[in-house]
Amino acid sequence: MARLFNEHKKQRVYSLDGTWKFHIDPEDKGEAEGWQNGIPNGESVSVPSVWNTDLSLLTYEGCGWYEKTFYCPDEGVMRLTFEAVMTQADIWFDGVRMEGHYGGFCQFERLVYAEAGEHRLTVRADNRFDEHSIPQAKVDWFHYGGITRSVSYEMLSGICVLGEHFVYELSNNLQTAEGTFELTLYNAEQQECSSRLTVALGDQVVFEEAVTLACGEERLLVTPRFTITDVHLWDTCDPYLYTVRIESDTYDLYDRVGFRKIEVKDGQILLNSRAIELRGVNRHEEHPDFGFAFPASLMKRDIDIITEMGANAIRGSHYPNSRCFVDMLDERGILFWSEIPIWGCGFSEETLGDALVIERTMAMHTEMVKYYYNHPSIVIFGMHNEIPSGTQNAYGLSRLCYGLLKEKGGNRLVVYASHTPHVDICFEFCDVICLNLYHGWYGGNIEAWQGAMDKFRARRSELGFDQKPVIISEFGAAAIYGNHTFDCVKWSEEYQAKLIGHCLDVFHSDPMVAGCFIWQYCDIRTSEEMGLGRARSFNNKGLLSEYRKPKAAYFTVAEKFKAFAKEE
Ligand code: ADA
Repeated sequence: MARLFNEHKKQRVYSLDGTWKFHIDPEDKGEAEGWQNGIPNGESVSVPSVWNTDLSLLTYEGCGWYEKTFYCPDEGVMRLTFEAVMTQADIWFDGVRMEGHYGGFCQFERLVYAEAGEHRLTVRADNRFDEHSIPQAKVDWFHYGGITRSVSYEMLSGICVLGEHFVYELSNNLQTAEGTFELTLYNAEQQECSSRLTVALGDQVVFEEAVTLACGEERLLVTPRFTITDVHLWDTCDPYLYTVRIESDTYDLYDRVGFRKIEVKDGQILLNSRAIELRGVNRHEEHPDFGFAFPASLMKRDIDIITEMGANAIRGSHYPNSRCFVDMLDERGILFWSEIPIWGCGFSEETLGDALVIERTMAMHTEMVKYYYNHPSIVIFGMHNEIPSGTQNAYGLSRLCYGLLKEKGGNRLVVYASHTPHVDICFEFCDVICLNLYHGWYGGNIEAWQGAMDKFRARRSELGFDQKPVIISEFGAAAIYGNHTFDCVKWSEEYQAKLIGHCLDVFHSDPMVAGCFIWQYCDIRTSEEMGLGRARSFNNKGLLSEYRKPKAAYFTVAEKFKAFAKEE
């Protein structure tokens, strides 16, 4: 399900989704007992999925072994693609261990030489937490486990393209662009290999040359800069996409890119030189019946519901979303904030200074850039959420993340979400100040909002950041679906609608605020053990229930967002 379009024409991709053998391994004894050579008495499960949809494994945390046997028609280098495995993946091919992968929400690939014939792929998915985990165990979403996104393979031959970024810069009038392609080439032959390599952007061939790679060589090739005239911009009202074709004698790769410019100027966010207000929601890619193995049909439905509400932006809280979902946003002209799962209070100052945590943070950002670079809809990269940003370790980590994402992340705003704005010492490492504030829910009252905004305005000035716009990246209130009251008390749909409606008016009329993301799109499952005391064991701050039934607040937001959009 990786993409919304065919990435290849002549190259065949074999899906490994479907039935796999599965066995839990609570004592983590599988490897010692040789399960990589065959899982004993495994049951049949469907991949992708989360094991928690099985009633007997509802709250299981530990190792789960998956095994798939399949027939490979050709001999050669096989490229296995795993779109997401929660959280540590250990992999064996015909019983031989391959390099593992850490991090539950990003794609990774592995190369292996395979004979034609029957093969066994074994994956041990481990969703346990320890002091080096990202996220930490204390997190406001459910601890799902399993192979949550698709698995596939392709057989490589000749000169192949393992990855590609389109790097461009638009002229000031946005009518022309200078660009290059950064291609990761690989020679899958057992000897030196030459091929003609063609790169086309839309109808224009922008590179054509013979390349020669040694046996097994992987090489980064940066094409000479070229110019695109009469650029058709990608925008929210006209999300125009160019097709990319990269082709060697034996391999082809297709992608889609868009030209757009996002920047901060005079305290505003500009998209294609036009001031834009972000009208957004926070959305988890989660559903109680599917967990994180979220079906594409529901992705489309979520986007329909969100756009019907007049929103133009989504924050993928709190981890990289499926690429298929981001493809849909590219097509629909919706602005997206993508981040990694460094979430909140689980990260103490000490944890933020842990060498392995820092290494994993940087690896997750590097992967996010690698796989999501070309998506025009991603206008924001998020570094972390609600860490103790008044501490030196948070400062050090923010500096590292900001440096990496600004250098490698393309034309994007780099931000983080702060919940301690008055002691935060990291604001120099963001293009836009993003605040998670819950006045009227966790403390204070609805009327406190205006004062809170004025207080932060003064602090922003004191720090000398008047030119940095502010986004309210989270705000909201819980409402139990169907709970109506005359007196508008907390937990009722009326209270939630009133609070969010009030906030939207306050933000919209405040020149400091460039947008907001309501917490949250729909109710999500969380876990009692995390000690957050959530009613029903759900985070109930959704504008819709977990089954996507609208609460009163959904209609309040729709009315306001649509009215704001008309003013543009
Ligand atoms: C935080 C956090 C969200 C959610 C929210 C809440 O701001 O970033 O993930 O937990 O609080 O509902 O309290």
